[in-house]
Amino acid sequence: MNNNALTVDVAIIGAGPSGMLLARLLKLNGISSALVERQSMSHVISRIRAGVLEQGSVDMMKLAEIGDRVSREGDQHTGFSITYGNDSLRIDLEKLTGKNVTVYGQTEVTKDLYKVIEQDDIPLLEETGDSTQIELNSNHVMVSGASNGTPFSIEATFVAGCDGFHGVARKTIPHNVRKDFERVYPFGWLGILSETKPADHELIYASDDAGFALCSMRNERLSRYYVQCSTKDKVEDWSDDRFWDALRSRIPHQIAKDIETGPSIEKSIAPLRSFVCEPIQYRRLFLCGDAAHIVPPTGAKGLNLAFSDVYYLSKGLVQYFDGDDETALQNYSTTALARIWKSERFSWWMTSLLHKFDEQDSFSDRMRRAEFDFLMESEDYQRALAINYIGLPY
Ligand code: RFL
Ligand code: PHB
Repeated sequence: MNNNALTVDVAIIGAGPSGMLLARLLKLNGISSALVERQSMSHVISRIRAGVLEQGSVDMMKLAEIGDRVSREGDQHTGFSITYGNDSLRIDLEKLTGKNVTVYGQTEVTKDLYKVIEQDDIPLLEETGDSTQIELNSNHVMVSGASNGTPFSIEATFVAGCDGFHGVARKTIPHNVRKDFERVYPFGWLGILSETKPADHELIYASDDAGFALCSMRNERLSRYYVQCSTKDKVEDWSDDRFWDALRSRIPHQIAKDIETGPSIEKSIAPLRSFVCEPIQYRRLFLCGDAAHIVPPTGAKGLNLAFSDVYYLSKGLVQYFDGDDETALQNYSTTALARIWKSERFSWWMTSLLHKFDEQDSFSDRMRRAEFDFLMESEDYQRALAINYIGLPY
């Protein structure tokens, strides 16, 4: 057989977390797939992104039989803090919901997935650049392109678009069928990784009249910090000293005075955006993860939402290939979108609560402060936040 002309059940565009998780779950259910990835896998694995996993995402990793390392090395967090100036409120996730979250980097999730994709011998066509083309036919799909310069083609029953926000899959849905909903925020996040002791043993989401900052971590000697920055800023505008000064000025003095600083080992800027495409299914194409929607990272929902999409889609595909029952697959878009919109709402709300939107708008500053004060006083409001943060059921 010519290795460059494959026939599989499902062609998967994008070998990020959602693409690889889908491929693995399908494999465990006897459904064949092939992955197509724009970049090299070493690039995919080294990307530093999400840090917080909902229990549902950890359960999905267990379902994919890659749960050992996250159970062993993932750090269970029973709460986090929200601060405004020097005032601090601990959101006690465990007390409010009986559940917690796991701090485990997306880099580690991707490594765990890639290991089993290699073991499973799932065909992976990497370094395809912008060559991927998708052809949707009435009874099959064709995906073609060039991997490392060598042409390939994949014939499949379905195609899963797991190729992120800038991918090709969503663009296959014609404009007259697709409706995009979008909000672009007037700021970004500048993130750094530093080999320093984390500011605290739990995450701190800090708001201040000057803007937002987040203290997170990967382990006890690796910290991840973010500060709100202008969309016009470039990484070169932010020396390490400027970064640490901004961070210290936005977090409570008690934490700032003892914070360990050091050289950044990674520094990047991410714009903030809310985005949903409807529907997320068209003919034999199904979108998953960032290809279908984007949330601002404030609620720690992006990767988790990608995993819940994969849950719904893998269930639909397993039902289809097991017994030719198409119901769950036909309902995929409606079922997944119901949860997506609730996560969009929460991420938008957390972003509005914690960021400075407009230098001139002192009314908004007071609104944020009033939200924070109300949150301090109302356990019901805290519970609403906690229920969303630990992840809505699916
Ligand atoms: P990805 O990870 O973007 O992977 C898509 C893959 O598709 C490839 N691709 C193509 N392949 C073939 N042909 C093409 N034409 C292609 N075009 C693109 C890409 O190279 C890539 O490998 O999407 P996926 O799998 O849906 O995963 C989504 C998550 O990566 C994302 O939602 C999270 O990182 C968001 N996120 C967070 N999510 C959380 O749940 N918790 C967090 O704490 C959290 N923090 C974050 C975040 C995202 C951040 N940034 C950088 C926006 C923090 C930040 C700063
Ligand atoms: C992270 O550790 O990278 C992180 C944590 C929580 C967020 C976003 C990012 O809300």
